[in-house]
Amino acid sequence: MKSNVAPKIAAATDRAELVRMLETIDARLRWLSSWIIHNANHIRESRDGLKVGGHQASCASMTAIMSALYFHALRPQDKVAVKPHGGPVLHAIHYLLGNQSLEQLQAFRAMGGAQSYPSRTKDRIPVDFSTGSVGLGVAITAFSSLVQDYLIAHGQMHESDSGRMIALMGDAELDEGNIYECLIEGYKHDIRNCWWIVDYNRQSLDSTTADRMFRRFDDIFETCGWRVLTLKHGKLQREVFQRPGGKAIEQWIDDCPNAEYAALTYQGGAAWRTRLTADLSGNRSALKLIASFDDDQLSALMLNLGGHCIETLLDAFAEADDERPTMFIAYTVKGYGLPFQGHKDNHAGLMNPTQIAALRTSLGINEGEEWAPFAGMGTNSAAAVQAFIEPRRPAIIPQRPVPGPITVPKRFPVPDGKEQSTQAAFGRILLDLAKSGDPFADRIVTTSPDVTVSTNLGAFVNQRGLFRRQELKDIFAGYKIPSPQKWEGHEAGQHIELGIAENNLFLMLAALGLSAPLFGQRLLPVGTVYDPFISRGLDALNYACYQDARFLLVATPSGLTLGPEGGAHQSINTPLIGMGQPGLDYFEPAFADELALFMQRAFARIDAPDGGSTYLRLTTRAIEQVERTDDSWEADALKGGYWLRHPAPGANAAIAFTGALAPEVLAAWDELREDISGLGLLNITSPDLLHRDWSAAAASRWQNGERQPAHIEKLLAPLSSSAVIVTAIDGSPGALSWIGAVRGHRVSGLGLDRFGQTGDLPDLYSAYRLDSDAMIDAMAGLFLD
Ligand SMILES: Cc1ncc(C[n+]2csc(CCOP(=O)(O)OP(=O)(O)O)c2C)c(N)n1
Ligand SMILES: [Mg+2]
Repeated sequence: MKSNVAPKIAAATDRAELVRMLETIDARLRWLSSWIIHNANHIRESRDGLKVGGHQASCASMTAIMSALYFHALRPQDKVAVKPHGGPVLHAIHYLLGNQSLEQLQAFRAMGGAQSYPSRTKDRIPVDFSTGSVGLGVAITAFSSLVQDYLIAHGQMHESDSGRMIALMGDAELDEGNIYECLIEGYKHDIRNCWWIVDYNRQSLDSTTADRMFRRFDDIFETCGWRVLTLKHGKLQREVFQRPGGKAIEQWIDDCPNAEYAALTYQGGAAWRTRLTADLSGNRSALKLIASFDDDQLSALMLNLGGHCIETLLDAFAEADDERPTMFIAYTVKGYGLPFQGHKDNHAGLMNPTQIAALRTSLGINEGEEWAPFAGMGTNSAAAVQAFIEPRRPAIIPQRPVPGPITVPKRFPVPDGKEQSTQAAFGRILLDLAKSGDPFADRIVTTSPDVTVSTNLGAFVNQRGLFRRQELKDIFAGYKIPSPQKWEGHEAGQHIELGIAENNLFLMLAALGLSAPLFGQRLLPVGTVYDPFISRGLDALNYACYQDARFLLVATPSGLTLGPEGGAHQSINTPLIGMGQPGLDYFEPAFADELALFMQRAFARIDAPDGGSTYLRLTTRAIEQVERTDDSWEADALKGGYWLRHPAPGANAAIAFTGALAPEVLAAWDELREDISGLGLLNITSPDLLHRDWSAAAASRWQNGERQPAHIEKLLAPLSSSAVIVTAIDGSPGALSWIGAVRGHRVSGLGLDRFGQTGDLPDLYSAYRLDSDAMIDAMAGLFLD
């Protein structure tokens, strides 16, 4: 027996030492995160009088969680999304490791400094997932775990290298609908290796949160296959509950509404005593137990919630050490340990200089030593903490593999056909790529929110299969029921079918589009969606672009041109979305050969070091293709526009158009050219690139001292200075009408600023003034005016 005792004592000592270290780090993170924010708001000179901000209470809420996670549970292969307002804690962690500079911390929220919210692209410390828009940073971890499984299933990653995708989240994020859309999708795909750790401080931005949700989150997550671990009470509380009268205190805590608990937390020990004594007045042992603590001890007891107790956190993390998706509900106090702890208005609360000085003093840190990472600990303790954190470095600052480049074929096949729609051509091009046997096609992964078939991805899916970790039989095929669509899922499949939740599509694309930086394997993601429903996932799209996820978005059908499919589905403002979204190049081809060109460019850009994502706005309208005599149009088309009919030098008119209106535009051009000699016809393939290039050219004069003409300036150069231009697009006219400002030409902009009618194309184009008559009228109007 005796021989067993020594290892047990050693283990207990090790554990006690571990807890002590993590507690020390917890306190230090609380200090540093507070100080980073304090410095930005109270010490750094303000030049504009604007509030700088930062969230000391949100940080203090989760320093224990982050201490236990980063310095104990985290492994190099794990990836973390940190709650936006917990950003300073992450910076403080890297600062302790010597991986974040003092200058960056001092420039928190200043230009070039540590970012307000963790940013993959802007921060200098490694950030796995950007956060900021609450809810999205949480959900992307679920989609990333799916991407990890995809890579493993495709032999691009070893199972043994798989990590956990971890979200450190605020409890108010549980109100975001995208969480539940993702939960459902995650369940369907049987995701694993995902941890969501909720900083359950029961406070949001405005106030304390609704009590009615107590236990509801557990139900919801458990229903979706998650293990839920609730860390309500810390070790001290649990011990006290065992003492005579303790059960009554436990019951009292469980019954206490969120707002009451928070208000008492703010008021402190004396208030706790008054309230508990009154409420438990009939229970002598409880009263005796309460009386055994002084005010400070009583406050410490009541605040000893699971999320602030290192031991409780360690146990919970250990319990979830398998691949089952797990939600930890870690009860915390917002602003824990700070003077405004529990106050309902503390979200953006900042300590004043007196308060922060008191916190500094309580930690033994001298004035002037605020930034010293281990100040106030004493030499031996500081050395011990440093020795403790050093071996944790590889888990916190992992080496992420950098993938080699992918060779994208120089030209993509152009489908045959005198009449074609860009949507059908898209399906054909993807199919041809799938059949080509080119290894590049093995990197393509398609995804769609229940519109795979109707956006012409079907042929690709038939060729390459649905991705499922568990085999999915095509029952209809089994019964030999004829169907053009094979719907069989297996590990090698290259299409991820999503339910009808467009927001999930963009989060899926975000996760797939980060496969290279996260997992060292580049995927070429293609997502399809109906163009109007881009708006459903707009914030997630922006989120994906913000963190430089790389993908191809194909949106179809678009505009009025979807005709009888209904006014509700007409997309009007998507060209402006395409133009306004940084990180996303918007093209709207009119012809199949243009599309092939832009698809090639899009895939190449996914893998290019300074690349980005692409949005193709397509249509179901089959139109007559143009005859090409050579490929001289291509270079200009790739820059955003080319002359389909060159204007004569000094021409005094042109028509400029985008996309599916080509037949109407060509008819109008044919009719007008008899009266307007040298009339030009400009095909604007990307209003986005054209406009951005024009803005950049203007800025470059002042930034680089050099003014290179923009592509649109060169295109319009042959026109006379008094020329007029009719522009036409199946969308907001503002996407094109700006070209009048380039050289001072008068413009009549045709497009959509109303919507909602159903009809066939002749009726619709006539009603919305997009037919050739309208174009001729517009030209006449310009000449008459
Ligand atoms: C989509 C979105 N809506 C609103 C905000 C503004 N906002 C920032 S934090 C926050 C509440 C955060 O509460 P919680 O998630 O509980 O975090 P805590 O600070 O309490 O830890 C809100 C509404 C945001 N960042 N993103
Ligand atoms: Mg909260």
